[in-house]
Amino acid sequence: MKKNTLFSEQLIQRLKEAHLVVALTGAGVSAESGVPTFRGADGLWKQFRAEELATPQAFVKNPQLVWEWYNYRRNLLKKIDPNPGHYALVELEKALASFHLITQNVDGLHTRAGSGKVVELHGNILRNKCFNCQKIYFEPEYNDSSTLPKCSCGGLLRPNVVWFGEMLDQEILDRAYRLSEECQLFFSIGTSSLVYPAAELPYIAKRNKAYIVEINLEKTEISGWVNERIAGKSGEILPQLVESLKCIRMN
Ligand code: BJW
Ligand code: ZN
Repeated sequence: MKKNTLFSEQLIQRLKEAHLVVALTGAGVSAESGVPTFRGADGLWKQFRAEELATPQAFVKNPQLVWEWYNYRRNLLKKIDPNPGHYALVELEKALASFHLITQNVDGLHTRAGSGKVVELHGNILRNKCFNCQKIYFEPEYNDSSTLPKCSCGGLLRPNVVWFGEMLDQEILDRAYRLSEECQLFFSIGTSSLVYPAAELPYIAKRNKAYIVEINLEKTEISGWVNERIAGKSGEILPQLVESLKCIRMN
């Protein structure tokens, strides 16, 4: 089998030896499925204003508008499927002794692809949460109507995602911190590394001596200091990484 020169010897060595491998994903991983990213030329924040749609204040001011935007995005998700990048991450989970996926994505595509242990930092767009009592509703179709959906307590339901200015679920965040602290190999894939606290994770991993690999179409906040930067589409690079891993196993 031909040796893949896209990945360094050190990366291959770490893949062989790491007891714990962690991948942090962002919107770029879903871009090849047709889910718009947030930033950049075609990003959602070019077309829509984050402060009018993705903050608790925006929801209080105009819940109808916020719901219209989320229903539009939910409907988009019905028409699309996971891409080769998502499936390659499932293969990595199967092939490595301990592989954990942390995602900022709310689209649920990793789980749909078959990833088993997904840490969803920013929630899931297909679920709802009461704005008043915080009760979670798991039915994705629950609110697909023109009237605003309500909880049994009378409070308005909202999508169960983390908006700007909101705290992330502490248990989920602690889990992400712990995984980042303990891994020997950390992948940052398809994220601009701008949004905190998710953006802290590669720094935490680096401080604890993990080997940091970035896979992204463009340079980001962390590109200057990562151990290895692989420029390109995650849907093309990740399947090659899986192939390289098969190669290691055969040799
Ligand atoms: C490809 C590709 C391909 C394309 N292959 N690559 C410290 C300093 C300053 C500010 C803060 C700070 N700490 C906290 C804050 C405030 C704020 C924040 O971080 N702001 C920054 C913008 C500066 N953070 C928060 O408010 C967080 N809460 C919090 O910290 O609570 C404590 C607190 C409370 C009160 C006050 C202060 C602190 C919550 C953040 C929640 C983020 N929510 C969103 C929306 C989710 C719901 C929804 O979807 O509607 O999450 S915002 C949006 O950004 C979404 C994403 O998960 C997140 C990250 O975006 P991501 O994934 O990186 O996407 P992009 O578009 O930015 O990048 C895509 C990348 O892919 C690009 O690099 C492309 O090149 C690449 N790409 N195609 C490979 N095919
Ligand atoms: Zn309620």
